[in-house]
Amino acid sequence: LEWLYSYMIRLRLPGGFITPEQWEALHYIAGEHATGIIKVTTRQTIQLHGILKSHVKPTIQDFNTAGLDSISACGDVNRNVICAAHPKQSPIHEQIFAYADKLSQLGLPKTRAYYEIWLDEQPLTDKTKEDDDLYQDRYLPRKFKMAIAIPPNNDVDVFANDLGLIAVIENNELKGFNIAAGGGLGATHGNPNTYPRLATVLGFVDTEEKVLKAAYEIITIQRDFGNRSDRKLSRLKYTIDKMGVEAFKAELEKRCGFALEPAKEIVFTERVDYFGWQQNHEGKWYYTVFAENGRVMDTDALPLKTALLEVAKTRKANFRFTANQKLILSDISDADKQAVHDILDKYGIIQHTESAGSMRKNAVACVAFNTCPLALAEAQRYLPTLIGKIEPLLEKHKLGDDAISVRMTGCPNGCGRPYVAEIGFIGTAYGRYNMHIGGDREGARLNTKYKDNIDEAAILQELDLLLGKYSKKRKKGETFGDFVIREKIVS
Ligand code: SRM
Ligand code: SF4
Repeated sequence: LEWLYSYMIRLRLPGGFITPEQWEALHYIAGEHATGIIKVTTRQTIQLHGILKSHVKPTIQDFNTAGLDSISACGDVNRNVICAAHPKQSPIHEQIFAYADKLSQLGLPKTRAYYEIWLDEQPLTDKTKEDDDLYQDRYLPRKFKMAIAIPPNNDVDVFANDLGLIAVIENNELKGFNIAAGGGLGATHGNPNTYPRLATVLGFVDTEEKVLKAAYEIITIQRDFGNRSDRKLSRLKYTIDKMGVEAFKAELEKRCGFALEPAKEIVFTERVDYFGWQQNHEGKWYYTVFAENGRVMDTDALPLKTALLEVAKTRKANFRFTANQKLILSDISDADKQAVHDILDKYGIIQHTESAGSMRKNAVACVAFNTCPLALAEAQRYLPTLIGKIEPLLEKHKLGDDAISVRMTGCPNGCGRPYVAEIGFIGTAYGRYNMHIGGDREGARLNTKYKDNIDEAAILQELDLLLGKYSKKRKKGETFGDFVIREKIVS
C-alpha cells in the first residue's frame, strides 16, 4: 500500500483570462477530481487542491481538452505572467494584455515532457529534440515572475516581481514601458540574509522588439549569474544586489545591444479592483465579484459557484481574474448585462459584493492551512474573522469605510504580498503573527516590522491604539501607511 497522496494543480493563464466554456469545464473538473473549491490566486490564475494521485493525469487531460494547461505554473522557470486586470483601465488594455501572452510564450520551456508524460505524446527522438536557447540544460536558479501594470493603478503589485513592465501611455497611445527588475518578497524567519525587495526601475524601452529582448536578456542574466548553491538566496533580487544595479544594467544593455532610455515619469495613485458594474471605452460591461480570498465555492449563505456556473452557461460573459484574488465577469454587451445581473442578484452575489466593507474587499490572504505545507499559521481561513474584529475598531475611531490595505500570510514567503500592505500579518506559529505597518496604498513602499509574534488579542490592542492615533492626528487624505511613517511609529 502507498500513501494516499493528494496534489495541487495551478493553471498557466497569462493575464488571467478564460472563456465561459473554460469556466464551465473548470467547474466540473474541480468537482470531479479535486475538492470542488476553485481558488483564484494572487497571480491571476486558478488552483485546485486535493487531487488524488490517480486523478492527476485525468485532470490534466480534461484541462487540455478545455484548452488549458499547467505548463510553467510552478518550477524554476518564468511563472504565470500577470497583467493589469480590468479592461476599463485604459483604451489600450487589449494591446497591453497581449504582452502577457507574448511574455508567457517567451518564457515557456521548449521541452515536450508535459505532453509526453500527461498527454501521451510520443517522445521526441534525438533527431527531433528541440534546443532550448533560454533555459539551455539548466533552467533558472529559482522561480521568475513578470507583471505588467497600467498606471495609475498598480493592481498587479508590479514592484513585487522579478521583472515589472510599467506601461507608458500618452494620448491613449502606448509609447513603451519602464522596465523594473529585482522585485521579490520571500524571506525566511531567522535568516537575515533573506529579505523582501521592490524592483528597481532601470529605464525605458519603446518598441515591442526591444521590450521582449530586454525581458529575455534579464532572464538570461539571472540564468547565468544567479546563485545556484543556496536556494534561499537565488532569486533575481539577490543577483542584482550582488552585482550592483549599475553593473546589472550594463550587462543587460550589452546583451540587448541597445541602451535603455531614461525612465519616463509615471505615477501610481491606487492599487485596486473595481468592484461592481463598470463599463469600458467600447461600452462593454464588467462585473467584479467579491470572492473573499479568491475562494469560489457554495455555502448556504452564498452559492457563488452555482451562480458563476449559471453565468458561464449563458455564454454572455468571459472570466478574468485579478492579482488580488478576485473575479471579473467580463466583455458583456449592453443587451446581455441585465441577464447576467439577474443571475448574480438571484444568488445574492450583488448584495454580497456591495455590502462588504472596503478593508475586507481589498484584503488578501494566502492559502496557508490546511493545504500549504509551509504554513506556520492560518491565513485565508482566519483573515475574514480578524477583519470582522477590526471593522468595529474602524467604527469606534470614526474611520468609516477606510480602505486600509490588510494582508496576511501563514509564513514569511509572502504569497499574499503582505510586505507591501499598509498592515501586514506574517505567520510565525499557530495563532501568532509578526505585524508590519507602513506600506503605502499604491504598493511602492515596503512596510516595516512593528511587533513580533503577537496573538489576536495583542493585534487588536495595537490596532485600537494605532487607529485611534490615526483618526485624531492624520492630515486630510492621509492614508494609514503614510501616517505611521510621518509620525515615525515605524521608519
Ligand atoms: Fe507562493 C510557495 C501559494 C503567490 C512566494 N506558494 C508556495 C506554495 C507552492 C508552497 C510550496 O512551495 O509548497 C504555496 C501553495 C499553497 C497551497 O496549498 O496552495 C503557494 N503563492 C501561493 C498562492 C496560491 C497564494 C494565494 O493564496 O493566492 C499564489 C499562487 C501564485 C500563482 O498563481 O502562481 C502565490 N508566492 C506568491 C507570491 C505573490 C506574487 O507572486 O505576486 C509570492 C511573493 C512574491 C515572490 O515570489 O517573491 C510567493 N511562494 C512564494 C515563496 C517564496 C519565494 C522566495 O523567493 O523565497 C514560496 C516558497 C518557495 O518558493 O520556496 C512559495
Ligand atoms: Fe504557504 Fe507561506 Fe505561501 Fe502562505 S505565504 S501560501 S503559508 S508558502
